[in-house]
Amino acid sequence: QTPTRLADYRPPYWLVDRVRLEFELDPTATRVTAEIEFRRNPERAAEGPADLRLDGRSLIWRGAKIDGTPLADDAVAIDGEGLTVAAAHLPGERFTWRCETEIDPAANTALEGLYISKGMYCTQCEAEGFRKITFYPDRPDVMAPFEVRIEAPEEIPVLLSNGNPVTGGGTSELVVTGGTRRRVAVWHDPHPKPAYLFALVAGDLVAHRDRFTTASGRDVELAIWVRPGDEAKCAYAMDALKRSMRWDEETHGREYDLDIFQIVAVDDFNMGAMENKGLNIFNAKYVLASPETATDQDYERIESIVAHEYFHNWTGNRITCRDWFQLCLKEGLTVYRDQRFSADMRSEPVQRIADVVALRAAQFPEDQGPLAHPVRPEEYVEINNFYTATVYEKGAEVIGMLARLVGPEGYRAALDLYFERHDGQACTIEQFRACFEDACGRDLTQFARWWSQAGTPRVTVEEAWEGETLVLTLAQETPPTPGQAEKAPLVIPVAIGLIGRDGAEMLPTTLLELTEARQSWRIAPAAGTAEPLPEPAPAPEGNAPADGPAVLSVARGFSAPAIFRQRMTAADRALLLAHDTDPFARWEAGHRYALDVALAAIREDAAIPEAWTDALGRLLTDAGLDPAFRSRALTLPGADEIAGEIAGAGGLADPEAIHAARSAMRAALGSRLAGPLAETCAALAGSGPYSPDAAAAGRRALRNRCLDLRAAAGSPEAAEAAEAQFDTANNMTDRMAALTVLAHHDLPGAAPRLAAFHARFQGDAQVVDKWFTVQATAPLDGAAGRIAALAAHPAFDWKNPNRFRSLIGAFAMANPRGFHAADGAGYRLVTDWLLRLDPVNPQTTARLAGAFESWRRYTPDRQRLIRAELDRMAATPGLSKNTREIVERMRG
Ligand code: HT7
Ligand code: ZN
Repeated sequence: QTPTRLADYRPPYWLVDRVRLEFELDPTATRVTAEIEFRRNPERAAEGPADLRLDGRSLIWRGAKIDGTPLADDAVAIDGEGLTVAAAHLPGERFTWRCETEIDPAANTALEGLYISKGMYCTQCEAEGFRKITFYPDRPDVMAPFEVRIEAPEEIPVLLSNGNPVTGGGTSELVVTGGTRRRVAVWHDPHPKPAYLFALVAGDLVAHRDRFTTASGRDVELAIWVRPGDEAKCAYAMDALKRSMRWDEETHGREYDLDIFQIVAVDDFNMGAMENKGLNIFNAKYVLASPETATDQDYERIESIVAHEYFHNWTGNRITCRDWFQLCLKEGLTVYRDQRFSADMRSEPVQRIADVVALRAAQFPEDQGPLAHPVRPEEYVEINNFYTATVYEKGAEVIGMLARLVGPEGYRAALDLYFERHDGQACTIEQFRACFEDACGRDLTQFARWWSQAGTPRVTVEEAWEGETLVLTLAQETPPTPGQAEKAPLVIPVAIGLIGRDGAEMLPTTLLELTEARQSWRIAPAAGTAEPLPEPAPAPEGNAPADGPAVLSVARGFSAPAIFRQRMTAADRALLLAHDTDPFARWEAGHRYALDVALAAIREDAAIPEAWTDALGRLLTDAGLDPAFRSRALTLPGADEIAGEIAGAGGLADPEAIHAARSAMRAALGSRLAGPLAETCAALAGSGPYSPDAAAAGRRALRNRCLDLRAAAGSPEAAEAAEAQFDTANNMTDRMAALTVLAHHDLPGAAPRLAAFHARFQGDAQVVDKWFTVQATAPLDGAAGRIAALAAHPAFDWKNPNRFRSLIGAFAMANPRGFHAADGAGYRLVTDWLLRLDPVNPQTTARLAGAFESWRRYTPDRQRLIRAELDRMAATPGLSKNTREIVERMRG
């Protein structure tokens, strides 16, 4: 497996001024004609004559012309990866290439290039799918305006591509040629774009339509295209789109730039959605919603993904990436923007907590395991394997740190400069960084290590009180990662505050910049100062913090994607949980407290302390607190996070012991807080019509959290309440929560309700996915056997990525007890299914193979079993390049 390296980047020899594509759609033999105007890149003109090298895969060659002259067969060399026309056969500095190819969309199960999903033609070109449509310089630094003509049989009325409609009025027109009735549409996208943003959709679709007037008064047509019958489920996505468009104008000064913006919902899709210029293509799961079929979480995801794809119009499309190593340039920035949007639409603190929980669940294990890589990787074998939590979520944290360091005005000035300086260009992280340096007058040389250095930094917090003054020392260290043994100090913004022992704030949020391996500050709360010391203080003896007049609240707002190690007594954690003025730090205090309780239960078989359940009881009954926040605070750390804590301290994790500790903690909360939990459930009981707004969703989240804790304590009333809630719910959130309680606690009410649920919703793909997932994630004995039985169900269409993920993916990623079963049955089942999916859909297989990434955290018996499965995959002949790269990196 030969890697592609950032260090080898060279600009293209040939640029493209214009592209004209013609499609004659046919399920097994689609004819593609590409007319491309090439021009020699002046940057490389001095190097003399250059061959024309075009990427192309799985294409049937039907001939080409250059400037109207047919190309002789011996003038073109076609190989498995593309074609080469020797410089001697090229007419000069400019020419028009016209090439005909044939493709087979029906046979395309990998869902890259042009494929068919439930009778609908659609494309996925990021990262390198366009080369499966026609021969082309398929690299993001080749940008061109596109015109696209689509011709199809009469029964395919909707023919869409990027840009504005030229003919066909936004659908198609009927033409009769030689007695044959055909549909035709022509689209023109005036904005130069790389091929990965190309899109084509064709099918029998219906539109949910609306309009938007931009800040400068331009009228934009909006359309969400779905299969007939789904049109009533588009209202929320449309509303989210309009709010996103307004938000980008108001917060970033970015207006939409075409006459029409379209979204299409597709059933078979490898990822969440794709930001193709003017024609976003979405996994149907992230578009379609109704109160009967979608949960609050689904609504929230739809809102954020619609926003994310829309925001790409500026951060990704108008300014794109020079090469795929710069992926975080568009993804990290766009995730940061969608997180800010969600915070503005909903609760800022709850959004921040959710983002950090997600980062710790997905990115921290990646950064601490065999798949660790920098936010901007330096080499890859298969670029599709680098659409990772590190590039996306850590990439967003890097932007967030920059914003914190330069302040809101600095951030806005830097982005304004970026848009002004680089509109229409394919850029690098260095160019983005220069905009911050130029707009804010700050040297970011050291900060830039966040993009190049992999691994999660550990920041150790040392506190020494001298009367009313705190000497605070922060020390940073990043453990080695594959290929990077040595790590240099990072610029780590650390937001701190002090809470007095009476619960009053003694120091408001103050931002420290940790730039050395070890650094100290003298903090005088009375004066409100934090003065850097010239030399770091020696490590204090003993466990001093409990002696001070105040408790240090550190990494407020999660000011950097690091692990902060702060020794603190349980009483001090409880104090911050009760009084911290920073909502994130308040939640974090409770989270750390719960982790300490879990670790003591696992390591020392310690009982669950009353002080912990009391502290959460006080929080539960604090009616002044946002219910969504209370629900988050009552959620225990996940099994994987606890495993990470154990491994981070040099131990090995036993999945059964972790499961037992978590169960004991939930049972303790459920029994000791039985009264307040039942009262909270009753007080929040739903009434009136469903609304997906954040406040209503927060109330449902808290009530359902309480119901689960009551059931964990084995309360018969909770079982009855769950049955009644399932039977009478007027929305999917409450129905699904009740079903999960029944199924995960193995209650007798589960089986009839699972059957009723399936019978009622079997026609709805998104709900059937939920039916599989609720069973796949049940932490019950013999889980692998249950999954095997479910895989034999007629509804288990395993070639559909959503369905595969709903059962096999959910089991591997969200049923730690079943996946890590001591007999290895979970590992074997997942491996069997990955090997079956790999030849059909390598991209989805490789992504799910990452379920094994943290295997070295576990006890030797589990490690042996996983190693055997990794070896089995590696030894499989014909394993895809995608899966092989992931498996080999995991094997180490
Ligand atoms: N930019 C997109 C990433 C992507 C993708 C989407 C769908 C299918 C395959 C894909 N490969 C890469 C999605 C995004 O980040 O917005
Ligand atoms: Zn994106």
